[in-house]
Amino acid sequence: MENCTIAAIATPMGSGGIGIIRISGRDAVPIAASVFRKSGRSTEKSGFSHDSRYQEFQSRHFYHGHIIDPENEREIDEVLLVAMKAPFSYTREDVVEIHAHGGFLGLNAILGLVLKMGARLAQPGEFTKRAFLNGRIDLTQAEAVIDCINARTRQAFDMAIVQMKGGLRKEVESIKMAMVNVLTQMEAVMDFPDAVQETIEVATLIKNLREYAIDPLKTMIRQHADFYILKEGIRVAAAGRANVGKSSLMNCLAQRERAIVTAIPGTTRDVIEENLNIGGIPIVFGDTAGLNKTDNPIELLGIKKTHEYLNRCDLILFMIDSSQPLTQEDYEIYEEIKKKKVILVWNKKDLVNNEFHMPIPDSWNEIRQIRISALFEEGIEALKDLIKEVFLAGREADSENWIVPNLRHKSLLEHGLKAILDAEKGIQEKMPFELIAIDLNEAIALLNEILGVCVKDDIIGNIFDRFCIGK
Ligand SMILES: Nc1nc2c(ncn2[C@@H]2O[C@H](COP(=O)(O)OP(=O)(O)OP(=O)(O)O)[C@@H](O)[C@H]2O)c(=O)[nH]1
Ligand SMILES: [Mg+2]
Repeated sequence: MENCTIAAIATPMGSGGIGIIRISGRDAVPIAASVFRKSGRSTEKSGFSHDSRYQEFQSRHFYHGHIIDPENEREIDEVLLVAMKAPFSYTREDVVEIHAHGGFLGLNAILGLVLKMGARLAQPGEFTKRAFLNGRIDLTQAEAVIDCINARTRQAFDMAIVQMKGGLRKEVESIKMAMVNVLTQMEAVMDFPDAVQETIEVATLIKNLREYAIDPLKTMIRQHADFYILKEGIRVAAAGRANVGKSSLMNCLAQRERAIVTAIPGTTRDVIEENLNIGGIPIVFGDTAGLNKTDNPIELLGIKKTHEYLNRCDLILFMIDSSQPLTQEDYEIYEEIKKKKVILVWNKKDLVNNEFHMPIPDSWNEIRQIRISALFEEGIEALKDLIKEVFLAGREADSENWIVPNLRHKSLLEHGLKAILDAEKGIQEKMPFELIAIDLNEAIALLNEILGVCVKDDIIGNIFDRFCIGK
C-alpha cells in the first residue's frame, strides 16, 4: 500500500470552538513537529533528525504549544497536539491530531504548512481506508463508520454502532466457520476415503449446514428486508390538486413554517423537501405543486417537476379535500399514482361531520385511508403511525439484534445462500464430495467479500468514495 503521509481537516467546514487537523503515516510525527513549538521552549529551530523528533512526543499525551511557520517564524495559532503512535491509532499508522481554533482560515493555514512539510492531502475516507487496509477493521466496520456519520435517527445510529463493533462480522465469521467445519470433515473423506467415509453421517452434515449456515443466512437476509428502511429511509410525497392542504401538512409534520400556505390555488411551485423522523424511519418529505389544469407557465413547470418527483417516491400521501366533492383531477391523480404505495389522506376533516363519508370508487377502498385536519393538527399522530405501519407492518426491531445488512451485503448473502443450498442438495444426492466442496468454497469466498477479504479495488473505491474528507 502507498505509505505516504496524509493530512486533512477532520472537523466540518465552518466556525466552531475547535477544529482538528489529522495527519497519518510514517512521517506524521516529524512533520507535525516541524511546525509545532511546545510551550516553554525558546525559539530554537527544529533541526532535529526524524528519530529525535519522533521521540520528543510520547504517544497519547497532549502537548500545548503554537503552530509556527518555519519559513518566517510567524505564529499561526495556539494549539494542542496529540500523537498516537502505531499501531495504537485509528489507522494503525502514526497519527497526529492538531487541535486548533475552529475557523476555516486558521485551519487551512495549518493544513497548508503540514502539506508544505511533506504530507499529501487525504482523499475522502482515506483514514478509514487505511484502518481497513492495515487490518484494524473489516469492510463492514468501515461501512458502519459512514453509516454512523450519516445516521439521521437514533435507530440508524444504533445499527451503525452494532456493526462498527463487529456485529455483522462476527455473524458472517461464524457462518464461515460452520462451512469450514463441514469442509474439513469432507476433506478427511477425500483424503482417506475408506477409513472415514462411513463415520460421516449425511444427516449430521445437513443438520450442521442448516443450523449454523442456512438458517442464520436466511435470518440476516430477512433482517435486511424488514429493517433496511430504518437505515436508508424513504421518500414520501404529499400529492393532490391545488389547495387540498399539502403544504399545511408539510408544516404540521415539520413543526415549522417550511412552506408557504395560502388560500390561493397554485401556491406551491417547486418541490419543497424536509428531513423528518417518523417513528424512527428517516424520511425525506416532499411537498409538491397542486396537480391542476392551468395555463400558467410557472405552475406548469411545477406540475412537470411534481410528476417526476412522484415517480421517484416510495410512498405518496394522496390528499383530498373532505369538504368538496371529488373532481376529475382527483380521479386523474389516482390513476397516475395507483401503482405506487399510496395512503389516501382526507384532509380538512374539521369542515365536515364526523359521520360523513364521501362516496369513492370501489377500487379506492383497497388503499389505506385516514382522516386528518392539517389546519388543526388532528389525526397527525395516527397518520405517522400509519406510515410506519405501511413500511414496518408492525415489526418492531429488537434493539439488541440490530444486525441489518446493507444492499451490498444482502446480495452477497443471497448468492452465498444459493451456493450453500446447492451444496446441501449435493450432499443429499450423494454427489462426489469434490463437487460439493466447490459450492461451499464459493459460499466462503462470497462471505469473505462481505468482510473485504480478496475484494476488488473498485468495490473498495466505491465504498470509501461515500466518505467525507478527514474521516
Ligand atoms: N379548514 C381547513 N383548512 C385547511 C386545512 N388544511 C389546509 N387548509 C387551508 O387550505 C388552504 C390551502 O392550503 P395549502 O396547504 O396551501 O394547500 P396546498 O395543497 O399546498 O395548495 P397548493 O400549494 O396551491 O397546491 C389554506 O387556506 C389552508 O389554511 C384543514 O385541515 N382544514
Ligand atoms: Mg402548497
